[in-house]
Amino acid sequence: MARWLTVGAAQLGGIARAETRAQVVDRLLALLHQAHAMGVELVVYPELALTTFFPRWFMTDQAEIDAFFERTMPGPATQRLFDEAARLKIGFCLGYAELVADAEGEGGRTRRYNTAILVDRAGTIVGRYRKIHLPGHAEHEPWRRFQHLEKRYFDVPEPGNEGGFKVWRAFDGLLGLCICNDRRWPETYRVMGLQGVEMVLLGYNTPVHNPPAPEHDTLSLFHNHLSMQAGAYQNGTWVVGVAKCGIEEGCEMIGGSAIIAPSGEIVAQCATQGDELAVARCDLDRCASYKTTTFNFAVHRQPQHYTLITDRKGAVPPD
Ligand code: CDV
Repeated sequence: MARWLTVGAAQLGGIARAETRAQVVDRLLALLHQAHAMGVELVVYPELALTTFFPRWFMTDQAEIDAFFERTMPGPATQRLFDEAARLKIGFCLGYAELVADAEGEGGRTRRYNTAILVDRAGTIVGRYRKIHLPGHAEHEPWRRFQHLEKRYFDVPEPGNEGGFKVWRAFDGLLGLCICNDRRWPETYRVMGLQGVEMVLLGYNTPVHNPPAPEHDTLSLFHNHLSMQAGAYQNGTWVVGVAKCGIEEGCEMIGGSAIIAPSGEIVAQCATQGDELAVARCDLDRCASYKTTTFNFAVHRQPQHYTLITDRKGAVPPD
């Protein structure tokens, strides 16, 4: 038995701050058309794929910050992406900055999320994920070569309804979403693994240089693949990781977009630091070989020994 899903990892090169949404959507459409020519059914775009990675700048003018956010999805700039994808019968996953005015269930406050959506082949949004692990810092740290102010500009979603690592029945499989820094945390994959996930879609913006730990810089690409390959293997799932990369406003970001099998092997990978499509024909039934043997959770997990994972946040060494 096989359940084939042909997936395209639609990597983007840098997006300049001055680039308009219309120019970016043109680039997304160019990749979509390549994907169509290659028989792709699901295209995965990066994190915050509609603008430059704005958390690298300290800003205090809320109007300036909010200009990077989308208030509706699809919106005026993205409608033609939805329309064209639906016309071509291609689904997609898209990362963007989401502004929710008067957020329901959130005390009527305005919320700002780092969000990814899953859109089916008819152009309907079937899944939405709001980034949980927001890296970086909340205050201006001028000693850094560039800022990473995700903790300032985005809210962590509340658990419940829209918050959390969810898995959706879509594309004849079980698909989950996460975003960038989430991929480094085993909990991300395991929470989805416990819902039977068969393919995790994620986008990332990862600078080569890590200001608090420059000794990691030469390992950035290794750590990228290490995290995603481990998450795939340990949960018997496909993982599609897609970069926005290259030099963006003077900041170098890693590429290495990859499609990873449940074996942990990379089966397709981008080779450039620019707009590029990597394609793989993925058999979702390959997950079962891992999920029913080595990682048969129901048989082998011992959750009574894992309570510290949810009871404790930071490490506390023994006395
Ligand atoms: N966009 C990100 O979440 N980037 C982080 C960087 C700051 C380390 C990442 O984990 O790739």
